[in-house]
Amino acid sequence: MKNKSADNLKKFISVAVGALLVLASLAVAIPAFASPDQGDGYWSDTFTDSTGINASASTNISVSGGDVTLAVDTQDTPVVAFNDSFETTSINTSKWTNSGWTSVTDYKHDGSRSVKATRWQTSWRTYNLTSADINLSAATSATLDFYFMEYWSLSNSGYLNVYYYDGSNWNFITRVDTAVSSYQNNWEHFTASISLPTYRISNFRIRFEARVAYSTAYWIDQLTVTKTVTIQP
Ligand SMILES: [Ca+2]
Repeated sequence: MKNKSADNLKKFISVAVGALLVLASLAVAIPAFASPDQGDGYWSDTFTDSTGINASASTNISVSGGDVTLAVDTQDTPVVAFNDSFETTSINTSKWTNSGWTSVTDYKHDGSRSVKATRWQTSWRTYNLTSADINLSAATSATLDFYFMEYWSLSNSGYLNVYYYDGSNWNFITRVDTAVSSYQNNWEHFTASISLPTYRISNFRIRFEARVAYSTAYWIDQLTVTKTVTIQP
């Protein structure tokens, strides 16, 4: 006759071993999670950008010293903020406020026209050509570039000045004429950086002031204000 208690003991051992095997296999299948502040699987972010992450954009991820840092590629791109080659038969009033300058065909640096300030009378006048608002508010750099030509019949009395508007005042920037006649398509090239600590505004403007008489003349053509802006792809 079998020992009943011995049979029960065998069954118990069998069940216990089976249970241990099941637990062991579960332990292999489900590894313990790392604590949330260390090791693999930990993730934090400090995304404070209200626009969130653009899911359609590609993003480079760089790793430094064990921390994970998201670095978004940016690109400094030059764009034209304002330009005029003065090809219209009269000065474009959407771009300029004008007193005394005229659109002409006698000389031009590009296309078939330029703008000119001249006066044949003996009394001196100042003729202003003032741009519309030029938005430099997001610029990281900006440049004014144009070509000019001058004809002096009476030296030392005429001039061509450049002014910038800072949102409140007009500031003299430079006198571009060089005290020599550069008549007959001897165009001179002016290019200069615009100081953004002063002029990073949405209503930046430029002004040309020509003082003319005695057939003194100034021409301007192919004017461009270029700005660099930072673009996030
Ligand atoms: Ca032109």
